[in-house]
This record gives sequence, structure tokens and C-alpha cells, in this order.
Amino acid sequence: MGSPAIVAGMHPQPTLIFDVDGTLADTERYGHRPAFNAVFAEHGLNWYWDEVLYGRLLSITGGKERIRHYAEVHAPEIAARPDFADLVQKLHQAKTAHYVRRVEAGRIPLRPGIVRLITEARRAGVGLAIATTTSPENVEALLRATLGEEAPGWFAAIGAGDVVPTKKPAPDIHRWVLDRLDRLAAGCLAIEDSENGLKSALSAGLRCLVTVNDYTAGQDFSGALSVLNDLGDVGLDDLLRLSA
Ligand code: XBP
Ligand code: MG
Repeated sequence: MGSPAIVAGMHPQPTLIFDVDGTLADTERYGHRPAFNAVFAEHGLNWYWDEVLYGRLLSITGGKERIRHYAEVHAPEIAARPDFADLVQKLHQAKTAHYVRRVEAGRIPLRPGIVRLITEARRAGVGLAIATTTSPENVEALLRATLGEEAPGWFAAIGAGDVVPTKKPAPDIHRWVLDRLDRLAAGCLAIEDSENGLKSALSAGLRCLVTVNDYTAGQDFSGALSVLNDLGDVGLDDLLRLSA
């Protein structure tokens, strides 16, 4: 009989389930928004998403969904084209390539406290996972560029992008990660930056800590365990206490 803590279904340590964009790094400001604008220009589209407009567009999760929504509202003549679906795919693939190049160039550092907490969690045997709306290649590129080539392997589950049919605020991606972890929500703590991310985590039965950024400050974080500016002053023990 194993020690009590290892009884099937029980895990000695909780698992931290990190969101990516806005939580691990300020990727919207330094990566996604410039990448979208670069691709629109390259494709001869006079679309420009400034900070204010982009902040509003972030309510639509998923880059492809965001492009589709923008065109339907601001460029209906393009949205009505028979090849619109192909155009959205082509723009998004090009944007992802642009984003990955920006990440690989080291232009997007991790937010305060993230490197330290991931290092401490690994040392303490605390599980790590990711639940994000962004594309998988974006996650891999960010982890490798900021934490090293081996970093993606530190995460027991990486739920990203189209691996689920419905994006945040739906709970699909958090449920997908819990299923891959073979863990109950009770043994995990989600860390998010946005109202959409918080709603997804809560709907999946997870407790959730929120760290806000310029794009998400002022959103409705009802139900969050705590709302912080960042994790710079948060110790691993603090997170474990929140998930206990
Ligand atoms: C944020 C998103 C993503 C990114 C863009 O994801 O909604 O769509 O804005 O990435 P999260 P893609 O906060 O859940 O990490 O263009 O690859 O979707
Ligand atoms: Mg986010």
C-alpha cells in the first residue's frame, strides 16, 4: 500500500495551471498586436488595430475569431467574399509566424515572479500546466525563448488554441487540461489575467488567482481568490495556501 498521500487519485502537491497571454507575459502588447498589424499591412489591408481598439477586440478570444469579428463589423465587403474563410486562415498563419519571430528574438520577457515561481514549483514537485486560447506554436516559442529548450517538457499538460471546440470564457480548455492531468479541479489552482479566463476556470470548477495587466484592469473578477498586479511578491507557499 503506498504512502497515504500517493493513494490513487490523490497527489502530494497541487498543480498550477497557468494562462499564457497576459499572465505568463505581456504578449498582447509586445507580440500579438504588432504581429496582426504587420500582417494586415503585408496583405494590403488598411486595417490597423491601435491599443484602444485592440483592447476592445480582446473580448473576442482566439486570433482567427478576432480577425473574423473585425472584418464582419468593419469590412463587411471582405467578410462577404467567398474566400473569406481561407483569407482568415492565411492571415492568422502569417500572424503566428510573425509572433513567433518576435518571441524568438527575445522581445517578450516573462512577467514579474513567473521565472522564480516556475523554478520553485519544479524544485518542490508542484505540478505545472498551461490552459490558453493562443496557438500551441506560440506557447512553445515563448517557453523556449524565456525558460530554455527543455521548458515545454516541464508542463504536464499544455492545452492551447483549437484543441477544444469552444474558447474561453467557455470551460473547455481548463476541462481538457484537467482531463490530461487526470486530476480533480480541487487539487489545482488556475492563474489568469482576464475576465474571460477567470470565467473559464471557474466554470471548470477551479479556484483562480488573477494577475491583471493594462488590457484587463477594470474587468469583472468576481469569484477570483485574489486579484493582484503581478506575482512579483508572491511566494510559492502563498500559491499553495490558496490552492489548499
Ligand atoms: C489570449 C487570446 C489569444 C491571443 C492571440 O489567450 O485570446 O487568442 O490573443 O493568440 P490566453 P492566437 O489569454 O488564453 O492565453 O492568435 O494564437 O489566438
Ligand atoms: Mg490571458
